[in-house]
Amino acid sequence: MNVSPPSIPVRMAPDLRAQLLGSAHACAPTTAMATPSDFAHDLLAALTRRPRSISPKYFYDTAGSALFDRICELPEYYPTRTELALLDTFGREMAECIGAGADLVEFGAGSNVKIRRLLRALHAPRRFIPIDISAEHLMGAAQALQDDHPGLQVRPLAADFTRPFDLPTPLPLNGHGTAPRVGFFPGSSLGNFTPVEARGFLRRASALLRGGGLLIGIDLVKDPAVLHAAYNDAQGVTAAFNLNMLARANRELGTDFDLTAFDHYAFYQPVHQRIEMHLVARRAQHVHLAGRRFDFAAGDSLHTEYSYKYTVEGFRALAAESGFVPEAVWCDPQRLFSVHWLRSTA
Ligand code: AVI
Repeated sequence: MNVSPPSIPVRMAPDLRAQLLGSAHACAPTTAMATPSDFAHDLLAALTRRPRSISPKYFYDTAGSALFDRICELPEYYPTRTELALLDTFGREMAECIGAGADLVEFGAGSNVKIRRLLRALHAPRRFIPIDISAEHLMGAAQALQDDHPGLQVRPLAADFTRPFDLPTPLPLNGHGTAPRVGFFPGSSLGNFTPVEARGFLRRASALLRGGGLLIGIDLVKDPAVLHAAYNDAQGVTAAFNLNMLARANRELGTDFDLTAFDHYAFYQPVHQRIEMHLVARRAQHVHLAGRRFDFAAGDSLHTEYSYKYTVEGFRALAAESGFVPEAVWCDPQRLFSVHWLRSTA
């Protein structure tokens, strides 16, 4: 596996540790959310087009977010524990890159597990803006974080960060301009974008983070067997997460998907260096949405997610052509996962 040519200063962790935290309670978020009508519109379009495909952002209602938290604790799902170990091991180096008094923005904050690890190392961060599409999940986690860090301004923003959205006004800097923003995008969520979408996201992030930078976690290309196991866990949690797309549609949109008639199907596609997740019809059937009937033949698929994997140099090249200067990168000894510090050139 070729992840780090000698010219790239990759820091290697001596060991890996797996520890996860969860939290829940309440706090009032600003909202710019994807609404049920967005979901209805996008599912209608998904069922109509061939091949059928829906954005993975619709996984994350309250039930889906809870299932994703369980995925992160699975023995097969190495990304979370590996990235947490990198944050623990290299937090100080990351904090040096980020600098003191940071105005932090996290894209897809979830349960705030990872920012908690980073906060242990950061020098006097001033504000934290967690952005997440799952408002209820966001609110609980934000309130718990605020309770534990009373000196930090926690300002949750319920938003779909795949679309344009406004951030709170930048923080003033002792009368001289405003504090540069620092983005945090862990978990390799960028991998859920196509390369074109990833480039677009990075360009928008570079503009939002003008004068600052982005700390981003990226899953690496590796043995397909390791990837296959991570997306086909023995307990079936990933299958339940995938099927929650249909369960959510039944709950929110009144569709009549038979959840027992679809299989979770996930595989690694090495040509594109990506996991593909699908829901495959076990038998011929039909489903209703908005007064229309949609037919599935046995074996028909609804594609629900890509999860792209990168090489270190491939990701740095993408960042460099998308408004960032790639600076430090940290990897675990097995080269499963990487965390990158990118400086915005905007
Ligand atoms: C959120 N995202 C980075 C996860 C991934 O690995 O692509 C979502 C996921 N899908 C199945 N398992 C986890």
